[in-house]
This record gives sequence, structure tokens and C-alpha cells, in this order.
Amino acid sequence: MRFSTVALAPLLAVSTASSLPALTIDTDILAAKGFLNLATYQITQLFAGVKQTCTLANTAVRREWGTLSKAERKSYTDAVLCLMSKPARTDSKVVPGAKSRYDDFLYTHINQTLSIHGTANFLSWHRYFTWTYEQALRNECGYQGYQPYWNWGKWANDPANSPIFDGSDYSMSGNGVFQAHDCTQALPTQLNCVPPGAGGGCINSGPFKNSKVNLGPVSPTLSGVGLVPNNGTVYNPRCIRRDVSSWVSTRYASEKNTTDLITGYTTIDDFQTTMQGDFANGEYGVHTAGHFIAAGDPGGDIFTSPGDPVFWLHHGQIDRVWWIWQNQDIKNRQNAIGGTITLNNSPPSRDGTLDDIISLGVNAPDIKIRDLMSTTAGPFCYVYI
Ligand SMILES: *[C@@H]1O[C@H](CO)[C@@H](O)[C@H](O)[C@H]1NC(C)=O
Ligand SMILES: *[C@@H]1O[C@H](CO)[C@@H](O)[C@H](O)[C@H]1NC(C)=O
Ligand SMILES: *[C@@H]1O[C@H](CO)[C@@H](O)[C@H](O)[C@H]1NC(C)=O
Ligand SMILES: [Cu+2]
Repeated sequence: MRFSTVALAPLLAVSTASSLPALTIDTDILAAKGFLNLATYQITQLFAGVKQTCTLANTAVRREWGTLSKAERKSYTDAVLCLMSKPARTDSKVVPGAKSRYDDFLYTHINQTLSIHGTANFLSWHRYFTWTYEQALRNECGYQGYQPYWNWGKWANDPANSPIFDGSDYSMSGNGVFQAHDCTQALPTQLNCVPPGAGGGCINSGPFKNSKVNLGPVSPTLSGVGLVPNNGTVYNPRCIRRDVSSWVSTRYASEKNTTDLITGYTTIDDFQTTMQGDFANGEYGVHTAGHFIAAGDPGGDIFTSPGDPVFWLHHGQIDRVWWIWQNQDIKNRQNAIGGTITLNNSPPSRDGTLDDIISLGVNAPDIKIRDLMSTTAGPFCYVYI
């Protein structure tokens, strides 16, 4: 197929006539380049006699939320609601608030927060976590598709009206209703303020309008959300609250932020630190930014954030950006690991290694980080477009 300016004209017209969606050609080209590198790499492995069960011919493909049909989106949110309705595997004597299979995942994240963020295992832990959740949707709730992702840059101009947050039956539910609130203190340095937006209260539209978050809060950032005597284990059912923020998305999660991240950093330490945020300098990084585009409770709470189901679309994109970055230079980046085993090395700890074990508790078998570095090896067989 040949592309001419004439063929592209409607596309360009759409992008100027409306603020939605923004073009994401630059990251898409990097993704395509990574995909070709991966294909070349697999052929080289084949000739070297390395056994490969996952090939680009049989791999699953994860796609952007906005490119899914309405029926595909509905089948995804139906499966999420199903997981929320299945009984928990977590021991209710240890975690009385874990009522559902969904809560098994939420509690696992709460329990390990201080050793899976700002650490060597941040990317691999969340890759395995997201994949295990995708498998639960497929194997326990009959979902036929794969984990969708949320390409932040595509919807950065107006996230509240994006297919993710527009509140339709085919969205991930909408903004919270307006509830007056103060700044959201997104960064631990308290040097910043996400200005209050049009939401702040409970979501009241879309598939999750009646869903409850059962655990937490543990470290709330939405003003007025009080701490209950609670270490994340007690039953504290409440609505999902959001304050969708274009202030955050336009500043810190643009298409340019994402391409700069992928092309500007060659070491894993620089890449993952920039992705997570340089808090002392008021830089969110796309990871923190994505969490604070929806913000609220539980979304703005580093422990409890998976309680908002949009978490998994956000971490799909985090994983995709890592995948794109790895595939720009597979030889040097596939197994690159850096950082320690405590959040921003506090308290000081040893370096993480590829032989460290990742545990997702009741959700999945333990596994070494080494087996989580490629999305087309180990337990995995998926790519992104
Ligand atoms: C919480 O984490 C600790 C340490 O990582 C682990 O030993 C414990 O089994 C976890 N608790 C649950 C209920 O998963
Ligand atoms: C949380 O608090 C409960 C009740 O105080 C306690 O039994 C439990 O061990 C605590 N769990 C953790 C992970 O600290
Ligand atoms: C994201 O882009 C904005 C606007 O160009 C810039 O101010 C900010 O420093 C960028 N952040 C990162 C982490 O690149
Ligand atoms: Cu996390």
C-alpha cells in the first residue's frame, strides 16, 4: 500500500479540526522499528538453534483502548466486573478486606508497594502483575482479548472526553462528579499542586459506576480523604473517586514526553528514573503523570492505585514504552537492570539482580526477574502495536 498526501489528508484534517486524538506518529514509528528489530532478532535466534515457542507469527497483540471496537471494550470491562465478583483467594483472617479476586491483585500491590516502586524490579514486577491480571480475565472470566493500553499522548489534550474517560458504556467510566477539593499533592516532595479540576467526587457513569474499592486508602493524595485506622487490610468499601486532569496530561504525559523518554536515555537507570519522575525537580515522569491524570481515590494513592481499573491500561502503556525502549537495542537492553530493592533506595539496600524472585502471592507462581525481561519468552507471548 502506498501512502500519498491525498490519502493522509483526512487524517490530518481530523487532527486539526478537533483536539482529539493527537497524532502519535513518533512513538508509533519507534514501536514499529522495535517490532522489526524483534523480528530480525528472532530470525537470528532461529538460525542459532535457540528454541522459540513464541514467535511473531503466534504472538498476542495488545492494542490501544481507542482502537478497540465497542464490543471489544465492553467484553473487557465485563471481564473486569466479573473478576470483582469472584471470591478472593487471599486468607480473610490476614486480609479481612480482600473480598474478591480483584482485591487479591489490589492487596498484593498494597503489601509490596515499598519494594516495587523506585526499585530494580519496578518494570519487571509490573509487567508480570499486568500479565497475570490479563490471564485471570481470560482464564477465570472468559475474556477473549488481550490487555489494552492507554496511550497517554493520544488523549493528552482532553482526557475527560477521550474514549477512556468519556463515561460511556464503552469507556473505563468517566470523571468523578464535582466535589470541591484543594490541590492534589501528587509528588512526595509536596512542592507541587495539581490544581483541582471538574471532578473530585464519585464516578457516576460507565461500567464501574457501582463498583467499590474495598481496601485502603493507605497514602491518599486527594485532599479531604482521611486515613482510616487501616494498614490496607481492613474492609473499607467506597466508591471510586476521580478528578481527571488535563493540567497533568498536557504538561507531563504528552506524545513528546514519551518520545523524548524513549530516545533520550540509553541506560536503564536513566530511563526508569525519568519514567517514574524526578520529584525533587518537580518532574512527574510519564508514570506518575498517568496516575495523576485520573488521580482521586484510590488512583492517586501509590499503594492502592490498582483499585481504579484504569490502572491496568496505564501500566499496559508503561510496559509498552519499556518494550519499545528495549527493542531499539535488544542486545544491550533486553536484560538491562539497575537500581536497588527499596523505594528510591530508602532505606539503603543492595542492588537488584536478574536472579531476584518476583512474588505475586496468591495470584501467580514465583518467578525470577530474568524470565520477565522479554515479552516473547518465559511465560509471555505478546507484543504491542
Ligand atoms: C505480604 O508481603 C510479605 C513480604 O513480601 C509476604 O511474606 C506476605 O506473604 C504477604 N502477605 C500476603 C497476604 O500476601
Ligand atoms: C494490619 O493490621 C492488622 C490489625 O491491626 C494486623 O493484624 C495485620 O498483621 C497488619 N498487617 C500488616 C501487613 O501490617
Ligand atoms: C514533559 O514535557 C514538558 C513540556 O515540554 C516539559 O516541561 C517537561 O520537562 C517534560 N518532562 C519530561 C520528564 O521530559
Ligand atoms: Cu505500582
